[in-house]
Amino acid sequence: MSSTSDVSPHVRTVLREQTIELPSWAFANSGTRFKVFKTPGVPRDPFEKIADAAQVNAYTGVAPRVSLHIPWDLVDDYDALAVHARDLGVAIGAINSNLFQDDDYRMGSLTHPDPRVRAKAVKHHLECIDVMRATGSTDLKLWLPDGLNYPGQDDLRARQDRLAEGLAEIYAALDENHRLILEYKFFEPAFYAMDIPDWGTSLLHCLALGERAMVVLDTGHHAPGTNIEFIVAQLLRVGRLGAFDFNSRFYADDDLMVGAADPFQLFRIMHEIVGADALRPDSGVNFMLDQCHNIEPKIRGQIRSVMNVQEATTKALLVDRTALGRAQVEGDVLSANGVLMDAYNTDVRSLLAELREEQGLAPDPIAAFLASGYTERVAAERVGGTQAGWGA
Ligand code: PSV
Ligand code: MN
Repeated sequence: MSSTSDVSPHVRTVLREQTIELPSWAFANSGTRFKVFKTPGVPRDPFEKIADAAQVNAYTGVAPRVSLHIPWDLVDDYDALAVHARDLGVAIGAINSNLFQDDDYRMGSLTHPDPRVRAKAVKHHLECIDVMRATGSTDLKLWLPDGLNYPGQDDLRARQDRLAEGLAEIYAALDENHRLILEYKFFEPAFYAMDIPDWGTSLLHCLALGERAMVVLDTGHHAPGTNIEFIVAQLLRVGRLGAFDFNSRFYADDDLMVGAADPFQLFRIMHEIVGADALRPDSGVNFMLDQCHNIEPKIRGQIRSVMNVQEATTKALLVDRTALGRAQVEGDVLSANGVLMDAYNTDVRSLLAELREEQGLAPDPIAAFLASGYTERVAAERVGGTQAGWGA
C-alpha cells in the first residue's frame, strides 16, 4: 500500500513547483441558456477578476497566472492591468481570442467562405498579440466555433485550407517568445462537423505551422468514453501538448470543477504527465482551468479545483514506478493495475496540508479563505456598475 509518510524530497519539490492557471471568466457570472444567476460581489471589470484570482493564489500558493479572454477582458491600459496583477502576486497567462460572439462569424471565422470575414478574424488575433506584448503573456490561445450544421453546407476540405492559411498569418505575427496554442472540440456550436473536432486535426495544423504551435486539450471536449490519457500520452510523445483546459463533465461540455465528475480520469491523466516528466516547469505544458461556476461560489470553486488537481498530481507521483515496470514486463496484469490503484486510493490530503504549512500557508485553503471575510467584503464594496458575465 502506498503511504504519504515516506514521500521523497523530489515529490515534495515537484508539488511545490506545480502551477495551475486560472481563467478570468470563472470569476464572472455564468449559467446555461436557461438562466444566468447573479452573485453578490461578482467582479465588474478585469481588475476585479484579477483581484479574485489572486485570492485563489494567496490560499493555494500554486495558481500564479490568470488567462484573459478578449474582448471580455478589454481594458484601456494593459500595462496597468499587468502592474495590478503583479502587485497582487499574479501574472497574466494565456490570451484567449474570441471568434464566437460576433454576427459576422455565423458561417465561421478563419474558415468563413468570405475573405473579408477571414481577414477580420486574423486582425482580431493581431490585437490579441498586442495585448500579449503589453501584459507579458506568451500563449495565444485559439478555439474556433467554426463548423457546419448540415452536410453540404460548405466544402469540408476548402475550410481546412482557409483555416491553414489564416493560422499561418497569425503564427507569422507572433514574437519569438510567443506560442500559438490550438484547442479542439468535437461538437458545439456546430453539430454536424466542427472544423477542428479532434486532437489529430489540431496537431496537423500545429505541425504545419511550426515548433511554437501546440495542442490544447480541454477535458470536456471529447465524446463520452474517449480515453483522454491516451491522447495526452500521444501528444507528449511528439512534444505538442501545449496546455490543458481542465474541467469535468457528466454529459457534454459541462465546464464543472475539474476532478468533480471523474477524479480517477484526472489521476490517469496526471499519471501520463508524471510518466513523461511533464510536470517540470519548463515542460511546455500549461495546466489551465477552463470552468464556469454557475451555482456554486466562484472563488471557493476555483480553490477546490486547484486542490483537486494537486490531489490527482500527488497520487500520480506516488505510483511505484519500479514495481509497475516490473509487473508490466512480467505480464502481471493484476499487480500492475494494483500498483496504480494503491496510489489512487492513498489519501494525500494531509501531505498537501503539511506542504502548505511548510510554505507558510494555511493547511486548509478553503477554511482560511472563508474565515478571511473576503466574500462579504467584496459583496459590500462592489455595488453599482455591471457584473461581468460569460460573454461580457
Ligand atoms: C469552448 O467551449 C471553450 O472551451 C474555449 O476554451 C473557450 O474559450 C471557452 O470554452 C470559453 O468558456
Ligand atoms: Mn476550453
